[in-house]
Amino acid sequence: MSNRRSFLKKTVIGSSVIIPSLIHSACQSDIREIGENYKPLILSTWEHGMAANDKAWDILTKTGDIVEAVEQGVKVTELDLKNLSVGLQGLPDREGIATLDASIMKGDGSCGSVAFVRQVKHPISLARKVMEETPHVMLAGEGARQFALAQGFPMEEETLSPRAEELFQEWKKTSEYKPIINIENHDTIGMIALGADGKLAGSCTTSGLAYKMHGRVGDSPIIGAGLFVDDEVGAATATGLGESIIRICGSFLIVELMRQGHSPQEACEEAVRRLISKNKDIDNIQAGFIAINKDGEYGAYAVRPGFNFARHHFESQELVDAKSKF
Ligand code: SD4
Repeated sequence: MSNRRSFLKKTVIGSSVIIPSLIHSACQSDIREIGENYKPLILSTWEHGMAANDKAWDILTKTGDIVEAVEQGVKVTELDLKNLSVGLQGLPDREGIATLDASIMKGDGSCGSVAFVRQVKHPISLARKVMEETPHVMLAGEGARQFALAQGFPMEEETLSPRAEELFQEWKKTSEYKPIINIENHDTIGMIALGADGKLAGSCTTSGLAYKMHGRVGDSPIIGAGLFVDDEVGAATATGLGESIIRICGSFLIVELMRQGHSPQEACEEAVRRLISKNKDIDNIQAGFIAINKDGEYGAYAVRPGFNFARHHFESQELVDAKSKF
């Protein structure tokens, strides 16, 4: 009992943000000793993951509905006007059109995704509809848009956000494609969550690389590349140059490495090593991974510095800098 008290004290003092109601419920039933792993646990890529995690955490802890949590969580980012890599306000392709990719997956193998979809404000919700309402896993392009219409999704005007329009006009002066590491091209949100019941789910949504070729699809909607979840093992998601991640089936690779006994951190590091070995022009590539195993251990690793992720558990909500290879 005294151990538990001292842990609670450390929790209160050591946390960046405290949620009183959660501490209260922790007092009643759910205290973990120092060193024990965390359930529930939510990780999301980049700083915008903080707000997304807040939403997901609220849903997960109130309802226990992990799929709803990972969907609603990343919807916050899809609406964030400051984010130029997620949602319709994101930077467009070379033709000046915003096209979106998204995926969602449960630990029982259910999954859905949409790729190269236009005019849909919440591609993550469309991906969920693919998972729940169709016999398919992935819908792309006009077919995905038609499915959205049939499901009653409103169609948005195809006008760029003022900031995206400004940057696009600037880019058109040279029309040179040079990815800028950690800046405009790398802000996808990938979220992975572990519920108190040990079930896992994940979501990933992006407008993809800025000024990509029309029709280009990245890793985010590809199950196994941008996202993979297995209740028997854990979950992983990716951000960064999608082509480099697809080449190594990054998220699937991490889950399989964890299945073989590696910790989430070791698995993320091995995936980055593999990515570096399979991609030329590594000087111009950034990619990062986050992973959780079913015991509530987690890890993160990137090719180069600058990648961070948001971590929520019952004791605190933090933005954490990931380690990197270079
Ligand atoms: C893509 N992986 O389409 C995405 C981009 C990204 O953070 O992650 N940005 O390649």
